Amino acid sequence: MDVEKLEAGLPFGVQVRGLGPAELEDDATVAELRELWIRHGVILFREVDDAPEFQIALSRCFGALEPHPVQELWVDGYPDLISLASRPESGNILEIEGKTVANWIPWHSDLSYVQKINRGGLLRVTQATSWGGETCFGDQIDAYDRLPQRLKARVEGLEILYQLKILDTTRYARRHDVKLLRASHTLEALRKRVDTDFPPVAHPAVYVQKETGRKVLNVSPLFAEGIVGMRPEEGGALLDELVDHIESCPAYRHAWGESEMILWDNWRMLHAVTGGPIDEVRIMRRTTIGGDYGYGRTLTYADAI
Ligand SMILES: O=C(O)CCC(=O)C(=O)O
Ligand SMILES: [Fe+2]
Repeated sequence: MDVEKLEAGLPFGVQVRGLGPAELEDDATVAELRELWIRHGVILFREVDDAPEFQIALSRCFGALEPHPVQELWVDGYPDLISLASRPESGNILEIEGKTVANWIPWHSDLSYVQKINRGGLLRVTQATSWGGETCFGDQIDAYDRLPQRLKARVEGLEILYQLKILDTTRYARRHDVKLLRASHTLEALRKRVDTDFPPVAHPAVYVQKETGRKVLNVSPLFAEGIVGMRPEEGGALLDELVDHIESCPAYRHAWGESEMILWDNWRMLHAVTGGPIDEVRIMRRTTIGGDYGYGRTLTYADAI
């Protein structure tokens, strides 16, 4: 196994080559991979076997897999995989600051809108587009370290309120001039359930990574609607400052090639997807590595901001 930095100058991420099914049987290799994942936040695996079986076996090295709560994404025959597909006839079409694109997803960590946030994900492409559709990663340990002292003091002990919403009705979309021109079939199916099946939740704005003692700025911009216990204007203004800060931090952009998979620590890293062509198909497949960091709590719809 050959390990290198993901990109010169970035405070996170490694890339690994030379990993096949046989290496996954070796306990020392698996222990080293887990250590790299926690220490560096993201692992880009290059030159790997493209089979779904390998994606699932590699994912299992990092923990038990769990079914994704959004059933609309499940892959037939592979309960451990979800499919994130965008097609000309059925994907999201968005207007972002005046430009029409498909695929775009803003900075988020997965499942911040439920109480139990999954530990990680392992993602690969099965069909890429001719431009755009890059998956980006940002580090919330680095983001915490870069916070001005004034904001570090302000966020300590606060909780962020999250709620699953259809993209264009989120606080994030309203603030960033995002219009949903057409919602995907998946989003349309989800629209019927957002007011009954996904009450708001609270997560601490800062928590400590257990394995290393480093502080994580636990703010996921996409579904963050406010600060628990603060008036909407005050909480919203603080959230905006935090999101602006996050968006100014160093990030990695990955243009997808063949035989690659990316693993991230979802309790630490944010990810995002850049917009792409509306007339091309893009398909990604991901596993959900389970777990519970233990700091989330479920609120009621009456607590919504
Ligand atoms: O489509 C992508 O590149 C990533 C999508 C995403 O947010 C995820 O897999 O959790
Ligand atoms: Fe995601």
